[in-house]
Amino acid sequence: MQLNPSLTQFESFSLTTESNQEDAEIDTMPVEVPLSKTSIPPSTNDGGVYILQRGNSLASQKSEELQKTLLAHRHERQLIILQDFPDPDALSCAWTYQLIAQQYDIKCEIIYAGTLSHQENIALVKLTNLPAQRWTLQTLKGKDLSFYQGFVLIDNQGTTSQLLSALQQAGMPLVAVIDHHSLQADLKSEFVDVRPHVRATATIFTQYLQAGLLTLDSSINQHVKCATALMHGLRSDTNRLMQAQEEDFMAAAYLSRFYDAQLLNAVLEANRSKRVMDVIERALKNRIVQNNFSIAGVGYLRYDDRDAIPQAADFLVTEENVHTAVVYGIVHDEDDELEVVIGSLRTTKLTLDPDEFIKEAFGQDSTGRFFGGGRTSAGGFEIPMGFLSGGNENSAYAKMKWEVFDTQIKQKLLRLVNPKDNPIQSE
Ligand SMILES: [Mn+2]
Repeated sequence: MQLNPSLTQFESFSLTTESNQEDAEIDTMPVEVPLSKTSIPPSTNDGGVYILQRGNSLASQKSEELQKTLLAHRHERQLIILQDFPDPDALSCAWTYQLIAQQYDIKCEIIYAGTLSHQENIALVKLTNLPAQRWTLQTLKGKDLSFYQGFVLIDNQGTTSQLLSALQQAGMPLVAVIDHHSLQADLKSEFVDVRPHVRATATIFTQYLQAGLLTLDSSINQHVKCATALMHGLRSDTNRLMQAQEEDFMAAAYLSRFYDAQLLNAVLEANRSKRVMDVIERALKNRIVQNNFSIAGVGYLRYDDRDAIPQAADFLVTEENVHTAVVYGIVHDEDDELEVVIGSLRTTKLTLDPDEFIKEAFGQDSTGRFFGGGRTSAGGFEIPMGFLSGGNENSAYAKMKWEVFDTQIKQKLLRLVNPKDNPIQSE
């Protein structure tokens, strides 16, 4: 399996879900859906109330634009591409897009190439019957791509999906990019809504709902589940709303009318696996703390346990006097004998930009792609090991290889952490 040298995900997971029956049951609504609420002044007693408050003209403008795009693609089939390790924000927004697009007789499949490995994401997908499917590059090769008239990127800009290049090579048009990560590359897309100042893509999608792109109905089970998924996505990308800003709170307030608090609680109560606990233990043991940065290498991990890395970073950042945690390890994909260094950054320091920090620390590969990036308070990186992959049955070699990577990553991080020659201010 080829792993992308770029912006990595922040939460991830392990399980393949099948497209379920339930979503086939949703009523197919008429194709022409007026954007009824976009131009209503903020005095009505419906969902339009929130959206048109200050600063949201962009949200209504984008909602209108998206509607026009969907109208132009009626009766088509689209692929919704998520990052290889989709997080709740991505999963819930993809589902929302699918439900919105359904009204225009656009049939979407939600796909990701990696795994779901975070216990909460597995629970989310299972408990809501969220219709995401795992398609590896191999799966993609077995498909007739001419069946689809376009693809959509949600909560990512293609840099974290190994499927992107195959779709581009097949000449499939990019219909929409909807994301809140910093702009990664100049993508040729018909519709673009990239808002790095927004804390969650779920906020953007909730604004589309409020603008009337889909009228949520509490009596429709699937709507309730989707609203719950969005609430989970919004919460998880804002550190349980602690980093939420006004528009995220507005979105959460709107979702609160529809979501199922018990279902959300069930998702949040999913337990960590023993292997994840073991990785957190290693992170605790190996961490070094310098200048309020906590840095820990955790050695080798199985592909399915990849998500233990961001979870360990989440935990390390809770230590007193630590504002930023970076955890990394070598993730081994047994199927393809490929290895990649995967790392996650978490910060509570408002003035630290994870995107800038990671790009500065690790730079770019030979094709000019950054090894990672980020959004508010979180970031990640993936460094392919190429020729050095495998050979770990020789334990002395495996140990030496880990030490080299561990040392190199620490050097690169400490260069920024050390205030002496720190290009990124950490006062
Ligand atoms: Mn997100």
